[in-house]
Amino acid sequence: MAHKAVVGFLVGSKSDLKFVEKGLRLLEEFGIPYDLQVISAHRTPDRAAQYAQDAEAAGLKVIIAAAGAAAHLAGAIASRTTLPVIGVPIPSSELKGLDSLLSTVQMPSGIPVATVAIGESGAVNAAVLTAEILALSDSALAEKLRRYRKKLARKASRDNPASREAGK
Ligand code: RP5
Repeated sequence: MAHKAVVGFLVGSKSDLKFVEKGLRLLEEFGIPYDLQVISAHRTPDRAAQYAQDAEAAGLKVIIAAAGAAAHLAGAIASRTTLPVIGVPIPSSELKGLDSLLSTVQMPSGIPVATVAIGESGAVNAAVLTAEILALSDSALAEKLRRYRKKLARKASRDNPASREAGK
């Protein structure tokens, strides 16, 4: 586990990395250290269990788990830790992520996975949600989140054709 990481960022396969790049970049922008691991609920179930069991003692505060197809990674991790687990459904299979969404979101009562959107937007939102959780006890991070929101609003305004015509 990387030194001082507060977020465990797990992907079920190396092939998922292209979907989570923007989320990783955003964590970096927020200055949130993360530990990136390829861990599969199906191919490396023992490693997945061990990672989840050790996570809290290792200093992690949030775990993001991104997986495709029968995407049990986030749920398998959540079953072995009380840290907040955010699930990102990856659109890697023929079903384009609907399979991953359903298998990530439909957790039985008592073991939650905070499931975000399918694919790249989901990975970005997982990073933002992580920052929001950590910002509860980190005012500098809360300020970074406010600036991030303002940046989004400025971009949306710039992209508005009506404001361009008016020379705003
Ligand atoms: C899942 O199976 C992974 O998360 C990935 O989205 C999908 C396919 O994995 P590969 O066959 O590309 O390694 O476990």
